Amino acid sequence: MSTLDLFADEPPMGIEPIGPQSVVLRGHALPRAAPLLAAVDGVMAQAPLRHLVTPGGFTMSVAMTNCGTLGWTSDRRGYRYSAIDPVSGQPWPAMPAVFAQLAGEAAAAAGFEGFAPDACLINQYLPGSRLSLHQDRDERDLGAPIVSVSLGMPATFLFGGLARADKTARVLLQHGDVVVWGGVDRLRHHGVLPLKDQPHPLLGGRRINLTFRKAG
Ligand code: MD3
Ligand code: FE
Repeated sequence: MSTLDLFADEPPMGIEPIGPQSVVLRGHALPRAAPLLAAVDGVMAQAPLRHLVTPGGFTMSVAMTNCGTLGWTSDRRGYRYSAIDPVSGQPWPAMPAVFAQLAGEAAAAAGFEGFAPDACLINQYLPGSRLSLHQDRDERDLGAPIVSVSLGMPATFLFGGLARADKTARVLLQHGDVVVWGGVDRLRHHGVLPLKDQPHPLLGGRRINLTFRKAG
């Protein structure tokens, strides 16, 4: 028997399962961090970060913007995807090629071939910013996975279950980590604990998260 056979049922190196159909690709974005951050700056110059208001009237501590043909937005009337940035009245900036490339490769590495996101939500966290436990269910095709890329300061991600009250697991997400969620994990509750101030060499006191979705 070959030593290779001992690992026949193990996931490939650097692929860390966090659910039946969810994986962390540790450091997967590191080689492309500089072009990704340059592209983030380009998007933010066209579509500035803003603090959205929830239908319940709360202002989110995370600042957001989008690129791609659809962008996620929220106001007192509800959550929705829109082709138009309500701040500029213009279409969202196009999805940078380096974004789409990375998202497609990461999804394929996790077993989701042919992922072609039409929306990228860009979240900016400062020390104290948090995202309370929620589900992502505003997307039309819940069969498509979600890919997220973490840049800058580390964050503790909370991964719950299908019911809001289900126990949550904690996953530390660091600069360069890429996570793919799909299949049976797609509707699991999740959130982010308040960020600690642990300045990052490239981004200082910020965390940027790119979340790629097939929304339309
Ligand atoms: C897990 N963002 O924007 S990564 C969000 O780090 C969001 O900014 C977090 O949750 C962040 O909605 C978490 C993205 C994520 C997105 C969808 C998921 C994780 C998910 C759907 C199911 C399970
Ligand atoms: Fe989410």
